[in-house]
Amino acid sequence: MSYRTEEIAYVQPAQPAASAQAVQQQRSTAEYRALDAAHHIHPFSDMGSLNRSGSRVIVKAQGVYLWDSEDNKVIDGMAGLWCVNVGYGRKELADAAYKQMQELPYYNTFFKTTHPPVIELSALLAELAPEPFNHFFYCNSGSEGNDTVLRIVHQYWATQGKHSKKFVISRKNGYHGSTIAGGTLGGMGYMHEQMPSKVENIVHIDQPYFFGEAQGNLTPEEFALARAQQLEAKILEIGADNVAAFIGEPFQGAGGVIFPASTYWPEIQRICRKYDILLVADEVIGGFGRTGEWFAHQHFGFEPDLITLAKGLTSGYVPMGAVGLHDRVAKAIIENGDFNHGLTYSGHPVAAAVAVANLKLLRDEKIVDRVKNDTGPYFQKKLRETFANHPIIGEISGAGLVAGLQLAQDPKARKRFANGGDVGTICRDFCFNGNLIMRATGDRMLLSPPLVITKLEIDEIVSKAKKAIDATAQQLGIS
Ligand code: PXG
Repeated sequence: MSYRTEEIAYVQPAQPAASAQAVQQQRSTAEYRALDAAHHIHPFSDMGSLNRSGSRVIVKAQGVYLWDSEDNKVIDGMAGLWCVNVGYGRKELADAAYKQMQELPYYNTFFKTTHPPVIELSALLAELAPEPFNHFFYCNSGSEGNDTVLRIVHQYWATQGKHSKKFVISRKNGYHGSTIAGGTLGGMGYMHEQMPSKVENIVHIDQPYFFGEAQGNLTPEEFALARAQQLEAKILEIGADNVAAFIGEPFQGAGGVIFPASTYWPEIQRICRKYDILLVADEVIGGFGRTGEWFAHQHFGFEPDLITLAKGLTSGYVPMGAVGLHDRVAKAIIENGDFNHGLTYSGHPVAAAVAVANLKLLRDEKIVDRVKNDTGPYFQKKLRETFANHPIIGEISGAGLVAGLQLAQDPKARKRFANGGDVGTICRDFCFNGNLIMRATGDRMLLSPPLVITKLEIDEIVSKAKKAIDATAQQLGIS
């Protein structure tokens, strides 16, 4: 997640290509950059350094492509920030927002009122989500979703009369957002360092990161099992009567697209059940088709009690987050009086209308099916074939349309670069230079393109990634 500014330094593009897609710009690139530097604080950025180098100004997008203010066409290997699942420029979503803004741009759902978009969205989510998920609470982001999860978890145990169940167990290098609760739940040390205070009663166990952290001759399955069993050890240390929930991303996204072996989630689920602990799947990245299933927990074969949703819920066209409640949790919340939590924009009608239009596209155009049966397998195979025996690729993780490529000094010996973050940065700069957006998390290169991507566009991403990774190896003197 760490955005050191040198990672995002703008790379001076080659000659701008003439493009029919050119948009009428209000200002020159230099003016945009000057105003941005003068008035805009970016997230997760070293602003002094960024202002000196200048941001890339993105002005337009269509399908899987972005255009910058110099008219460079860039292929977006990250679907924005893991969110633009239906791709850019879908008129259906714009029309849904326009129509809803005219009919009812806003009304709240606090005081015995509701409205058609939030009703339609809830019914549609209940249809698309696995069977026990029939109730949804709305917010504006994944971070608020995880704040909401904490509120629901504590309310749930209060309704059960188990008031001592207060601890939530999470994982190092997990990402759950950037509010105080989201940041505390996440296991990013550099975020914890800058927090004025943290949410109480949150503790972390190690992540199931085989390539980086497995010792000795453990197989990936043995290692994943051992990492899952840390949960049991932590529960016993704290006392099961004091533990409320475990939260994890089915696969870690921002942490590097870390896919645990098949032994991990069943063991986590077994432990949660054994000690009567709620299991929360943070589906903010994994939800809405990324792995080829509607939700990533279905890919890994487990059944959570709560799911956090955002990003692909609206394909990022407007902000919206949600929490899905398993029937047994929903029942407890519904039957036990007030639940004192809500946001002005909980269930915002425009966001809900856009979400409905978005989910219908994912379903009716069989976009999720295609990820599962066609483009996803193609993408995974193409990456594995292209980088088989590559001198600096240690592993490729992923399923569907998400992948992590581990950069390594000695792939066969699982030896990472001593300065892995710098190597990731070099590689990312080569990608930018080649007009491919690829995210670097330390020494892992990440891809998560829009789910509407075609095989030809996958070929383009993979060949551009290959060029960038070859150039990185060459710069390091490895061949
Ligand atoms: N949970 C998960 C699993 C996420 O990936 C959040 C919660 C928080 O969502 P909001 O909407 O509050 O940002 C996220 C967000 C990156 C990156 O660089 C990833 C996220 C956000 C920003 C950057 O990989 N994930």
